[in-house]
Amino acid sequence: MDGLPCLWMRGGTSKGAYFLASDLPTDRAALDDLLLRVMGSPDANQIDGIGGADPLTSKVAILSPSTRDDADVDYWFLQVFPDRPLVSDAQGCGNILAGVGPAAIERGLVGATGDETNIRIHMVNTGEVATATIQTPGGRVRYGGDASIDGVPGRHAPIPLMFDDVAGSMCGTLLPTGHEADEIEGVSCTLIDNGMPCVVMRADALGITGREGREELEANADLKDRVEAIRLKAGHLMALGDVSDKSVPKMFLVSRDPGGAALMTRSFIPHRVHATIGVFAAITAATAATLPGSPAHEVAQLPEGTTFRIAHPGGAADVLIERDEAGRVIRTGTLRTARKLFDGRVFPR
Ligand code: NQM
Repeated sequence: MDGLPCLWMRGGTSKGAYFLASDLPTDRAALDDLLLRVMGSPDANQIDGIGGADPLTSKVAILSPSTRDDADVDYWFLQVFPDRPLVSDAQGCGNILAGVGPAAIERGLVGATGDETNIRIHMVNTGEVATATIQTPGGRVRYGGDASIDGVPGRHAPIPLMFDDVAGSMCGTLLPTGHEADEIEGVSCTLIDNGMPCVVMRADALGITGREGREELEANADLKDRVEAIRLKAGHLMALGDVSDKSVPKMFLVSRDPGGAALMTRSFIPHRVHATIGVFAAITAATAATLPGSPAHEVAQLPEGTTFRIAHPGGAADVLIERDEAGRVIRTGTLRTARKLFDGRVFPR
């Protein structure tokens, strides 16, 4: 039989194709070519592939037995650009991460250990390890449950994700310029990486309220040009080099939330606007809010405890931010859900 074994899953507020590394070519050029054909790229509609014509539904997770003693499974994330012949591993993805534990159990890479199974996931893109807790009554993944996350209708089994230290995941250090704020193109920006390289700016510094919808922001050509000009300069300052072909840094426009959340956000990822928010991106934006010199701090409403509510176009996401006595963020986490949508074979064109 031809075709490739493929699990199509929702992870958090994203969807993607989950593969075993052993089913794919090891040569990078051959792999990229295959994944473009699987997803139907380059074509904004991805009409001849399984991609969903949106960066949030054109994602790939490649799983393999872990190469590390402190992890159970290796997870390599690839972003397939819908409209360009480009596959990038220059970012991780915390939403697709939510489906990795269930997929690893489904594919027999990891065994269930009881009603709940803790799975340590080596995130190959950044070299860091996450712990996911999966509901596994009777030794099988349970997807149904009572947890809900904004941006996903209905209720599902909770998947808590915890991270011990993800600072400097791709930039080497939390603040790659050493400053809590830098001025780029006349805009005060925090260049920060607490799991995801991000540029955090006040929405009003770019002439918007920060509460506009996805379509309105994507139709604002002047705004998009300014955001991209800042991003290209920030990439060099963040030790990411020329980012014109990379999906990082993510660009955050933040404002005060009238509903009382810690932060209101709109994020360019980096050219489309996120319908909700990335997991590591939310953690990184929340971390920026804790820095007194950051523009995010000026509009933030910091909670008493460790739960930071980060508002986004589809509602809000709660992230856990634990700090030491010096105020340094030492442990983070969030709650996601995931669902197996389809298990079969995909036939690339
Ligand atoms: O920041 C989208 C997503 C993401 C990334 C993106 C993510 C994260 O929501 O951890 O999950 O920013 O491209 O899937």
